[in-house]
Amino acid sequence: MATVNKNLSHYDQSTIPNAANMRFGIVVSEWNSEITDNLYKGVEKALLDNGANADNIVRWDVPGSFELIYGATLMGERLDVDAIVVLGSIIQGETRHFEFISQAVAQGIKDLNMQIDIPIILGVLTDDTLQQSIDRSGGKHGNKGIECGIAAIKMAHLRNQFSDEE
Ligand code: DLZ
Repeated sequence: MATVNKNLSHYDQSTIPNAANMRFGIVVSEWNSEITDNLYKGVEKALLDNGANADNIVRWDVPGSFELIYGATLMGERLDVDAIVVLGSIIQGETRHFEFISQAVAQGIKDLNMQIDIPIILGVLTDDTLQQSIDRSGGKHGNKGIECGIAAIKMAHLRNQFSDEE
């Protein structure tokens, strides 16, 4: 479903596991920070609204979306977290950077999900215009950060169901 037909902030809270005992890491790109800061607020709100403790949410900033891959890798190695969310905003410019960075980040985060035992949630907006990014970071289409926060709780819950058995 296209995001124009779906509000990114809407979810059924009765279906979300309680996040009280979960730890989260969030890696945030500084490029287009007016967008990524709002994405961060969305993730944080989703986590706190579902029981997470503010002390169990760690934020790291990196220069651009390309650096989200290294940031998430290092975070997975150094921090004891149940899920990681990476947040970026890549906006179409006049060069082919858009395609290179978007594809590299998606591939890099996909690869990382297969390499480490911590779910990594991809919260990178790839838009043609700044207005589209505004619309999806707390504007008329909701906040992709909330969608990612909920995905992080669900994936942490899934992971913890199996780690409890060890
Ligand atoms: C270089 C660049 C460009 C042109 N556009 C964006 C963008 O729209 N969003 C983003 O997050 N980062 C951009 N960057 C920076 C790269 O992600 C990266 O930080 C640099 O290429 C240095 O590795």
